[in-house]
Amino acid sequence: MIYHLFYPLAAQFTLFNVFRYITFRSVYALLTALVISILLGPKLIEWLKALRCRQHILEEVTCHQAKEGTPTMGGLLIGVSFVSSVLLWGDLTNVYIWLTLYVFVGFGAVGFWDDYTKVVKKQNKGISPRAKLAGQIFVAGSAIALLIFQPAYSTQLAVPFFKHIHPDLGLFYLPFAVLVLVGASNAVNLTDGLDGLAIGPTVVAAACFAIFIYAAGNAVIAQYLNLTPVPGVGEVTVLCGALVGAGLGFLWFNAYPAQVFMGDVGSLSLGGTLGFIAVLAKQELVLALVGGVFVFETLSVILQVGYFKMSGGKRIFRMAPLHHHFELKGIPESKIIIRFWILSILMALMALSTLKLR
Ligand code: 57M
Repeated sequence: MIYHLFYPLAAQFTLFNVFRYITFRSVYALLTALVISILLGPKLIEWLKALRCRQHILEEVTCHQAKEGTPTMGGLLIGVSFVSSVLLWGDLTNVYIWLTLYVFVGFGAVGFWDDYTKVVKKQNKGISPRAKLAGQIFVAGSAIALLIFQPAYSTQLAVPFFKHIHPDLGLFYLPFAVLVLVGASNAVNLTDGLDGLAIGPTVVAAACFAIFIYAAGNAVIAQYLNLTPVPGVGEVTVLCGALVGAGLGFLWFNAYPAQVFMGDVGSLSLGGTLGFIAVLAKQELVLALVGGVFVFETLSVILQVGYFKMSGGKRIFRMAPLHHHFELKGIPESKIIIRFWILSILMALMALSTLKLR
């Protein structure tokens, strides 16, 4: 809205030209989302408490018993600050902005449905895994179908480190990209088990993708770096800025010891959105590196469950996902969290290096 209100005035006041720049609007989108979430946070937490949206802690993790009753569904705070900031600073004629907002809200709705069933209706298990997966596939499938019909979008895949390998998946791109979005959404959800553990790496990944997507949307930079150009997608940098700001604002309250958890409404929407941004930036495979922490956490569950079934009840880790293993080894929660953040920064830097190492 700010973009649409002020940029046309550039003809009269040259200063307003500044609203044209994606970089300028990305920084202000970040600051706006951050300020909104820090200002709204205390009220939303009180409201969640009043509505009894509180987390029940399972007995298996004894060290988490002190967290019983912590308000959850704080992902609503991320949603309000993120969406309002994008609407304020984004170019609302850009189709990629609307598609990404659709993915964010769609995955968030699936998570909200699950949280509402668990926390408000007190049905401990929430919605069935099948219903959850069907909702995720529907949102991802519809968004990707709309995306691949955009004339500027290519179904070719970029392979990190190999600049001449670009397999064209054609229509198979649809199931592949759906897998990326649904996988990313569930991976962030599995990681969301310690204070700040999911939001930290999400902020790092969003900042990293801001660089990738700016490059993909800029014809000169894309050609110089040998990236698949996607005209118009650079505007999504503003959305990445808002995501970083909303994430940092949520971390303000979710930092150890957390005053609020994000709930599935937060984790599913954040994961799905990161997956979609990777698809938009044509960095689908690099997502595994940018979100390396989410990948390790998911692999630990796959290995643990697989080995548990094959060996008739033996375990590789003390408990999966991986963060529980370290907790049960006696490592303090805040140390595990900060170490995972450090890892996520390292992995994001490695991912950025693929821009030149090819
Ligand atoms: C949700 N939810 C957290 C909070 C958050 C297949 C299996 C590995 C699935 C997995 C699972 O259910 N994962 C998805 C994880 C929960 O957090 C809530 O859920 C939202 C995210 N969806 O926003 O609302 C708990 O996590 C803690 N927490 C924090 N700070 C935060 O900022 O401390 C969350 C956010 C909260 C709080 O304690 O209650 C969760 O962990 O449940 N299942 C598991 O992770 C279970 N692992 C398991 O069963 N492992 C077995 C299997 C794989 C063979 C094994 O290794 O032997 C563990 N989950 C729990 N207790 N709660 C088991 C122990």
